[in-house]
Amino acid sequence: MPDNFQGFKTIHYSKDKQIARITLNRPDKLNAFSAQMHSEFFAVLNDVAGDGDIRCVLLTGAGRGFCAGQDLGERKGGEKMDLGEKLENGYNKNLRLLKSIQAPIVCAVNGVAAGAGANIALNCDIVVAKKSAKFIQSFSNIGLIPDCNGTWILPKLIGLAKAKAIAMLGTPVMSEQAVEWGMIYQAIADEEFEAEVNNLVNNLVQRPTRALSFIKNIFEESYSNPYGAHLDRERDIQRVCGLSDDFAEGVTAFNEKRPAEFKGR
Ligand code: T3D
Repeated sequence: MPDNFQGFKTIHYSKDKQIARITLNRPDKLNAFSAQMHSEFFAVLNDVAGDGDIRCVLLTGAGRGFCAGQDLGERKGGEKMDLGEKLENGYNKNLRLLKSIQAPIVCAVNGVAAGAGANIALNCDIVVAKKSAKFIQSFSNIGLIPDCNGTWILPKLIGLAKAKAIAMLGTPVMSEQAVEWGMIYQAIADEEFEAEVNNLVNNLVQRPTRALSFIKNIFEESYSNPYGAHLDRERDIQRVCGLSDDFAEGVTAFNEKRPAEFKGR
């Protein structure tokens, strides 16, 4: 844990060999987001976003759950409140920061991911989950709509019919089903989860980080770019990639029949 994060109670954070590991750490509450967790998460994301050395980020949860969304213990039953303000200064602030991180972000869903917890996971670049894990759009169980961009991302990932149904019904989606539907990348046997997640991040951290950050951004842009404008964007970005150290090294390594040693530049 970097020195200035030693006192953090709700998030565990470490940086090693250019990998940032962030663990949501309130296991007795299935890592539900409290106000303290929001501010500690923000500080950690801010550190990652400002650290040009980081080439891969891993987000996961401590204990048997990934994240059960908003800590409902902090919301008094029987009271109405301005949740727009809570979103703006909590989840949305954190997600904007998460999205600004240029390194690839792996979310390792180690257990149940409910409400905001499910959608924070889906905002990451590569989402893998234990076979025993499930995703629940539990918002409508308490009279809310999916937030954390769930209403933006879910129809794109799994189509409108399934997105509407799981949001309206709060139906749990097991991770293998989530893979079949295109919601996440991979479901991994529980006993192999930790090793497979480590293999994944150790692979990603050695890949050409700059190109990977272009990949994540341009895929998202594709949702709003017109066809021709998108071809122009690919051309412009490929021009930058073609002038990079990693491209020069990649082609040299291919021709010399050896593994490339990318530096992320
Ligand atoms: O308010 C705003 O800021 C607006 C934004 C909202 C975003 C949202 O995320 S809204 C959705 C909030 N989340 C939920 O509605 C999920 C609530 N939790 C559940 O439905 C279930 O706990 C799960 C399906 C996730 C897991 O069920 P299970 O049976 O595996 O575990 P459990 O026994 O229910 O929970 C274990 C403990 O975690 C338990 O505490 P206890 O009794 O042992 O002391 C439970 O109360 C606690 N817990 C689980 N989820 C939350 C929670 N505590 C506070 N807040 C939670 N969201």
